[in-house]
Amino acid sequence: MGEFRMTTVEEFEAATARLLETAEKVGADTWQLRVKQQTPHCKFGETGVCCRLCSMGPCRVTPKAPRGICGCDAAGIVARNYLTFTAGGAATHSDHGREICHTLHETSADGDYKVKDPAKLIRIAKEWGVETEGKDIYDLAHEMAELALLEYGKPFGTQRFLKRAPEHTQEIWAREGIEPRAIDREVSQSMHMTHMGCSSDHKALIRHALRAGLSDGWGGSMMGTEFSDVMFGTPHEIDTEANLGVMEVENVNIVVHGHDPSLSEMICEVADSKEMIEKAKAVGAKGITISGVCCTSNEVTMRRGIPMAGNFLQQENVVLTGACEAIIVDVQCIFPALGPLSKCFHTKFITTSPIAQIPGSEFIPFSPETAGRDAKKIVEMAIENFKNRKPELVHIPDQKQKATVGFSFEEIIHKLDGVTNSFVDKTGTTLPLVDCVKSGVLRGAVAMVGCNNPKVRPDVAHIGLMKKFLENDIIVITTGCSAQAAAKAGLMDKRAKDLCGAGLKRVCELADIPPVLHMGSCVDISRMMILASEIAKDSGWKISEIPVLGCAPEWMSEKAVSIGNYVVATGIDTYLGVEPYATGSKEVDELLKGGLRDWVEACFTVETDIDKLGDMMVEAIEKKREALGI
Ligand code: XCC
Ligand code: SF4
Repeated sequence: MGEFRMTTVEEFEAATARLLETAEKVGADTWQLRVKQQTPHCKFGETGVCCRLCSMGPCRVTPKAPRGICGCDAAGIVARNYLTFTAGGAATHSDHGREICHTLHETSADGDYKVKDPAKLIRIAKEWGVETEGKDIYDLAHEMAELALLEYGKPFGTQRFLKRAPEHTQEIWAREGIEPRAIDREVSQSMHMTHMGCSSDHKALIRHALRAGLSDGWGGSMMGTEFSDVMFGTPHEIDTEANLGVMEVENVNIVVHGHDPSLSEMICEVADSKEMIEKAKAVGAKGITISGVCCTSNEVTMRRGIPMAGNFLQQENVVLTGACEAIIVDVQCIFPALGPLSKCFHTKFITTSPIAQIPGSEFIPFSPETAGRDAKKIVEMAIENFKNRKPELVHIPDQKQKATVGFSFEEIIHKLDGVTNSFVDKTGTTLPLVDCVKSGVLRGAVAMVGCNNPKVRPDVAHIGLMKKFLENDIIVITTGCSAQAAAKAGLMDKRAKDLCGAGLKRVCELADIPPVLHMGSCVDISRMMILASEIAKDSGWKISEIPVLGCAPEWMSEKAVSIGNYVVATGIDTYLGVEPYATGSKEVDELLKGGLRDWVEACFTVETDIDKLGDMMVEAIEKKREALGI
């Protein structure tokens, strides 16, 4: 192994600057330019006091005009906006989960989709009280898929997975009236509550935002994660690489982007076939390289070790390399800018989902029933396109890092089993981890999640905060674009243990793990909820007492707000680096940043000074330790 060196954000930026030269040469528009055109942002929007929920408006609250035409005050308007924002995120994650359930329903022994982890399917079936004895695994898969789909619209009862939470947490949810019922109901009710002339009591609106968030994290997202594992395999430790340098100049480069693994899994499967590799060779390429952007990348990297080309704000960069034959997208976080941008290059921009139809793309509908055929057609298009490259525009930045990924909840337990050495049998539990925290070898953990956002210098917050935590013996678990920032920097290389304090370094050596653990895509934050729940059960602590914090320093999407709501509602204090459009009402702002603690034992902290944010978090972890007397 060569010597380990992190890649700095300055180096990322130099690589981007070089690609922006190409953009200028071909007259392409990029987000860096559009940010300038959009700044400064509208203050009414930014503080959440603009309401356009009926056509008497839009109304904007100012000191001189403290109420909208209907009489709604700032607190009501801000809270309604916050709830619709949350509902958007909950709907999005959960609909992704629904698609996965439909795919599960399509599995068959000889079809495109199979059950790769039957043990996990049987485990969940038993958890749900479904008879498994003597049942064909595919019959069971179809039965479970139907039950799962009913979680979206069942008339009575609450989400099945809530039972996974510690009793204390379940009691809080019941006491506060935020146990999520059918997922679609919580989303629909959000839209109902925010309709003109319904709720304007900010507390009622924020309370429902927690409930809608919980229907995502403990409902739709959790089903998305669990049933993806059933079909595509539960992630285990695997080596890969990250950053634009994973694209290979002599190969056909296919980039998958979006979120739903049903598409990307099939693309990977097909591109790996002898037939396709032969075809690639026939057009003069050496082979096919698949790499990913955003969460679909996280999905295929966790299960197949497919390299990560980059995160959210790098999606234009993959096209700007001039070496991308096709960027194939499914849903969410896809810049409409890819339409015009791809036209400046030979790149084929292929949309596949009726949910995400984008001008300037070629729409090739992809469905679970015809997945194999659809994927083949798409891969062939990419191969055919290799010969259309414009060599004078090709430049792939020579930047990549090694990463060890695949830390599902199951894999973390497996790793912990490896370090159990006490008399009491602790296998299959989180107790070795709890012991490390109790003894102080580990001070605590931070769950780093979320996007990039041009309001924060991209990746600086993710990487800077992670480094701070590692130095302070705080282990980092991560998902989404935050995970990709870590991987690009080199923090998922096992040798990054040298950046840690002595305690965490020792833990990394003993467990043979990198100090930053990739837990998957954003729906996989449900894995983090399970981990926190199991730690609480094993340790006897309440979730809110565990020295663990959530953090989304560069978040941007509605999904992120939905996540924030369920993480907080699960009892985990959450730190943000971007304001969630709520400062326009003192009442709402104070509720989110403090009052929620009376309801769910946790709340939000927002600090745009990232250094300060990190210090506050290290301090908060030490405070939690003190309170536990450890
Ligand atoms: Fe999207 Fe999930 Fe955010 Fe990345 S982290 S920008 S939501 S891809 Ni989810
Ligand atoms: Fe204005 Fe009320 Fe209509 Fe909103 S709902 S636009 S505040 S009148």
